[in-house]
Amino acid sequence: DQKNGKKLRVIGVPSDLGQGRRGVDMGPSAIRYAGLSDRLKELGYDVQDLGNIDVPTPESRVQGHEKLKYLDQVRAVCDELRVLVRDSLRDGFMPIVLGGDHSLAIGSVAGAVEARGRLGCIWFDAHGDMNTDKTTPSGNIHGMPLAASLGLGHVDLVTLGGFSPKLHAENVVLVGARSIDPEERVLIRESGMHVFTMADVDEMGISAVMHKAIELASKGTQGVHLSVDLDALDPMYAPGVGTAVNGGFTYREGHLAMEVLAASGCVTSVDFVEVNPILDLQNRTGTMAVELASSLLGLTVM
Ligand code: 6HN
Ligand code: MN
Ligand code: MN
Ligand code: MN
Repeated sequence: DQKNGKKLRVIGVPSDLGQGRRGVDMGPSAIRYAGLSDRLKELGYDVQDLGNIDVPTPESRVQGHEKLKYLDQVRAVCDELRVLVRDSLRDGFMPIVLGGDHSLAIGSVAGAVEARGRLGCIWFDAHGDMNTDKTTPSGNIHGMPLAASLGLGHVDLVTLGGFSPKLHAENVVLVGARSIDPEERVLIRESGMHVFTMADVDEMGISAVMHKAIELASKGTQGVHLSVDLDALDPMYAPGVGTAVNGGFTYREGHLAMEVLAASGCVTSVDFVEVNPILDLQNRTGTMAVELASSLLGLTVM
């Protein structure tokens, strides 16, 4: 089903406030430079690029809380993104959010849920992103967005948009996990969300994993928010990420995952995050994001 017709809106979030390594703020430029808009136009879409949200540079601010670095700034950026995602959906556009560190997903999920009602969420990531200010080993908010969306963690992150939780654990599916912190693991288990680790992908195959993920995320929901952390892919295919972990998706597994999603037509909004061109090799990771986006959106216009 073509939930948003052929209109796409690109929103850049050049944020590196949510993690420790500079450079991910240039991610949106790297993805645009790799030809995102042209590729999507070739697929027959009407593409509007809203440009970038204004994000303060970390050097110009105080880090604030040890366990929640740049909390006030991250919250402000997420709130601006929430409104843009919400209004894009209300205006009939499918939002494509470019990051930037993964903390931004607190805003995109909030806005998507506001616009559409109950949503499922498929989260591609090497990590769980299920830490809170109590469990975080780093104080980096990019390790917390899934927890915040499920109503766990600091009140300033959880209450964005004035409602909580944004997501229901039974409709949340993490795919590609292979680096989970010990206390984060407890939160994941207690939450009841679904997890397909890389071991599950190896055992079941990515096609079966995706069909199951879509079924879980779609049950009783008005659509699915897809959040793609490029570190879900193996560093061989996506070396330009701040927290690379070996043993990720191959090129074809990444694409097949997008193709199965495309065929299902379930995705109503999407993030591509954690692209760091400073750590990249000739924009391989920005290019990967563009290619994944075209696989995700390619079939829906046929
Ligand atoms: N990401 N679990 C680690 C932490 O600091 O909380 C790493 C998080 C990585 C988050 O890649 O979006
Ligand atoms: Mn990650
Ligand atoms: Mn992530
Ligand atoms: Mn990361």
